[in-house]
Parts: sequence; C-alpha cells; structure tokens
Amino acid sequence: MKLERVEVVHVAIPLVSPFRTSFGTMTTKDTFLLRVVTDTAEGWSEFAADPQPRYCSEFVAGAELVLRDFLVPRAAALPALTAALVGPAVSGIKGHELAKAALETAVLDAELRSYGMPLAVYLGAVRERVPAGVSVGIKESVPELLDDVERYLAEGYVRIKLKIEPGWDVEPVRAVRERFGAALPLQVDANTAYTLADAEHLRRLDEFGLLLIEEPLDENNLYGHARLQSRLATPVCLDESLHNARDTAAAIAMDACRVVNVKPARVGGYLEARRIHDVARAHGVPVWCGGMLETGVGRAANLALAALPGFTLPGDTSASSRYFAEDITEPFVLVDGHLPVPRTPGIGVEPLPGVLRRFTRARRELYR
Ligand code: OSB
Ligand code: MG
Repeated sequence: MKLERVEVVHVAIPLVSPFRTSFGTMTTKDTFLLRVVTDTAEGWSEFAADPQPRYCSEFVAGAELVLRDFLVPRAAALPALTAALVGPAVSGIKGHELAKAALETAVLDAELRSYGMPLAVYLGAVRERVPAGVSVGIKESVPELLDDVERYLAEGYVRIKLKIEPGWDVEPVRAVRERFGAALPLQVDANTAYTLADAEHLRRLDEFGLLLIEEPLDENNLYGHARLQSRLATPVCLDESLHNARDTAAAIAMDACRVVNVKPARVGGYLEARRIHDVARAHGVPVWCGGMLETGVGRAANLALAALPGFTLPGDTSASSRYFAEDITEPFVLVDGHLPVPRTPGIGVEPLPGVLRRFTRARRELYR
C-alpha cells in the first residue's frame, strides 16, 4: 500500500457516569480517531489515552504532534506500506507507544480490508465471543458501590474489577465479598497508588481470594513488584509497567507478575500485543485484555485480540452501554455475559457518520 492521506478526528463523548480511579476522574471520553487512506483501502483507529498524562506519559495533544511530525512521515516514506513495517519504520522514535499503536492499527485496518480479512482471523482468534468483565470506579460510599456491582451482575458481567487506592481497598473488597459471595470472580486495580511500605496492608487483601491485584506500585518498578509478590498470596498483575514483550518476559522471569494485562495501545499495537500473548502463554501465565474506556472503534479491535487462546481470564472489554448512552459505532451489546468478536474485514466497525459528526470537536489533516 501507499499512504495517501491521514486525518485526526477529535471527539468528546459523555460517559454515562463519572469514572474515578486513583489517578483522577473522567466524565467524557475526549480523544481522537485516526483515519488513514491508502491506495487500496481506508482504515480507522482510536488514540487510547486522555487529554492529561495521568494514566501514562502520553496525552491527546502531544500524540497528535508526534504523529504529524515523527510517525506519519516515516510511514508515508515506505513504498510498500504494511502494518508489520510500521513498527520498524518508527522504531527510531523513542517511546510514544500509544501514538504508534494508533498509526499501526489504522494501517492494519486498511490492509486487512483490502485482503477482506477480519482482524480476529489475522491474529489467530479461537473464539467467536469473549466473556466480559467490568471495571468499577471508586465511589463515594460502600452502599453506592454495592448498588453498582449488583446492577452490573444483573446485566450479566462475569467478573468484577474494583478500582482501589489507599483508604478505599480492604473495606470495599470485604463488602463486595460479603454481599456477592466467595464464588464471584473479583480483582482490584490500584493504578500505581501504593508503595512497598504498604506490603503488610496489601496482605490483608489475601483473605478475599482475589484473582489478582493490578499495578499496585509505580510504573516500571519491576523489582518492587517482585518484592511485593514474594509477600502476597494474591497474584500481582502488571498493566502500566509492561510496554513490550521484552518487559513482559523480564517481569515473568523475575516473578514481578503472575498475570498480564494486555492493552494493545500501551504496547505499541496489536502485533506487539500478540507477541506478549505468546510470551506469557509459553510461560503458562494467563493474560486478559485491558481497556481504556474505548469507543466502539477501539473496542472492536480489542475483542479480536481477546479471542486468542491465551486470554483465559475475562477482560475489561465491557459493552458500549457501560460507557456511553450513544457509541460512535454500532453498539457492542452484552449477550449472556459475552461480547461478539467482529467477523467483518479489518477491525470490523466504522464510525457512524451522523453520530461521529455530532461528537466531533475538530478535524485536521496530518498528511496528504
Ligand atoms: O488501569 O485498566 C486501567 C481505564 C482508563 C485507564 C486505565 C484503566 C482503565 C480501566 C477501565 O480500568 C477499563 C475499561 O473498562 O475500558
Ligand atoms: Mg489497570
């Protein structure tokens, strides 16, 4: 393929309810979609981070500049562009995995559309639907949390993840266990809110039989997570700290994690995400697909990845209605606790033109 045109479409979509984590509160999904046009097809992707660098170092305005000035020109210079060549072409630019993932994914969507191949088939999916978990934010009170969890379980979600931070950890976990029982698949996510000095406190979570504790310590602190894991029965799962397959191999070898959250955006795209899946699977380490409150554009591709054989735990791939009253694609609907894996070529969805127009804040051409 040859790149002909690249465009960013900035969108702001209200969330159905505020989502609070240890790093902040989100009330709208505010990001951009990337649209690439090649000589054979068109492709879409979604930038996964937020306007402020609070989950990770990347942010919306910065990513647009990085794409415009450093990433897109390198892809545009390739005479025979394929998704597999994007990573090598941009490897001289340090970091910026989420921006790189947006570019690679849009190119991959276009490429697979020109072959008529669904992303799930390309990645090696073995499932037609995937079980859906849900990530539940920090609430004002325990009763409010229990109401939310009850509603999600009634909708059919098969696994609950509670966001935690110092002051909101043992008590909400205990309350959810007492109310919904020991059989409920339950896990927690601290988004880097603790230090090793909290190890004894975090050990109190061991009695609740959690599936995992996600990213308790700071980003990239593999040594600290290994020290912590040696003191916890609860499996440590890494999110923020894993940026590629090599990090993942190192973390597994040093017992810094016993479960892996794979977020394609965080690791530079679906090709590296698949390599992470392969490394973890070869070590018998379970993986699951994380989320970034994506619109249908990002969600569709995540569902394809979550259908790979090593994804043995339910992901944060929830239905569109968990996030938005109106999604910018046809909504993903929960059926019997599962979401369908898209079966049409590429990522399998496109923004609905009328809805996209209503949520669009700005459109800019990055390359022509
Ligand atoms: O740490 O997994 C995380 C959302 C935004 C940023 C980081 C995280 C999350 C979630 C929600 O936990 C996942 C989702 O439902 O998309
Ligand atoms: Mg996380």
